[in-house]
Amino acid sequence: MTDENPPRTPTLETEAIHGGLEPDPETGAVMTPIYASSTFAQNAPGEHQGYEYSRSGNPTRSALESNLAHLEGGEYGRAFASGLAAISTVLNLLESGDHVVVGNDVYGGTHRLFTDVYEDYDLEFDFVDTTSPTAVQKAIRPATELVWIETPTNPLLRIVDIEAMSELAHSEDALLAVDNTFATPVLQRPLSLGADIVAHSLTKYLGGHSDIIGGALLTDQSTLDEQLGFYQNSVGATLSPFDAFLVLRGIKTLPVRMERHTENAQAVATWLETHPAVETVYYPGLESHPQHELAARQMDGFGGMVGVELDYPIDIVESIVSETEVFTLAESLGGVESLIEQPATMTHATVPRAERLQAGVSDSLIRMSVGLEGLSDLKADLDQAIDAGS
Ligand code: P1T
Repeated sequence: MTDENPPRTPTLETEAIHGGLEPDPETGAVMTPIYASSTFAQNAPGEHQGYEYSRSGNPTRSALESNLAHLEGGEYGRAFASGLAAISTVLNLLESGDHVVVGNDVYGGTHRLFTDVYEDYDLEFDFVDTTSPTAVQKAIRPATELVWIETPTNPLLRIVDIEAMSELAHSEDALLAVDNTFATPVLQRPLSLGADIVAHSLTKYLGGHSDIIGGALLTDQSTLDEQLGFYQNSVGATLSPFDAFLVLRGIKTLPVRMERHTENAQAVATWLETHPAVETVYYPGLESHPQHELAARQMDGFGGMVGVELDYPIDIVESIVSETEVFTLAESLGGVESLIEQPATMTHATVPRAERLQAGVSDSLIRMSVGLEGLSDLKADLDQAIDAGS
């Protein structure tokens, strides 16, 4: 190899299918088999072939962890029984008295985990508008050990500047963790922008088919990975080999799915902006979005999530979301099917109302996960639901 021919980095499409994966060494099976075994035979005490007990490590889970690490451009991956189990594992790194700066517009379950579980362990959380580096800078203090952000945020689809957050966190020797669930590694790779840890709910786009609950953590720092691995094994909320298989299978089509999710969401958002019943549309791909330019710079596409405020009172909004037929009224996101929900009563119901309103999440906000159905069916469905419900 000469200087003119530096090693090529494979494309993300290729990494999704092959990254970190080999055909099964025993049989040549092209698809990673489901190693449904809780334990592994040892030749002599402590002498084994890399696996001893499936909570500590399982070949199907390892294949997924390695594939995910490749996609995020990290060295190390850990898969968990849910997104929240993964997030909880990051908090296991902290000690009582530590302080955490968190976005004020994060998944309701993340907010609940931090305030209703970890505050009891004497961790302190400040929920701030992470789209404002000044607000984050003001909140950071010597006891701050972690800055936790989502971008795009759930549910308002705000965009947070990952590089700016990394500089701020590192100025106080705090870790920056980025929940990359909404973007996926296809649209955004936070480790390359200075994040220490990337978190995922695998339940969403990575699984992609609404058939598993799972989570993951990725990093390129070996010491950090060892610590996360210690808590993964000690606490034990690990992903089953069956679910790891389904996520591996889902990831193979992730780049293709994200392209179509983005195309459909952009078209739905653009059309909604012109609809007479609509007050505001939240979608980072719209020029009207306050962080549109940052999104265009930081991301390779704007994703499949759309938020909307309608010009109707709350009871009418509730009947509209109950009238859709192609969009299913349900929590979650990122599957092939379109979902619609009302964060105030569903995904963010556990966030105290005053706090939720202060963060900008109104009672009447509607959130959509735009799926892969035909665009004309999606638009017609929203149109008929607005008519029928109002
Ligand atoms: O549901 P679970 O796999 O535990 O993942 C939690 C989670 C973490 N991070 C983000 C950004 C999320 O959106 C979620 C889960 N969110 C939903 C169920 C939802 O409908 O928003």
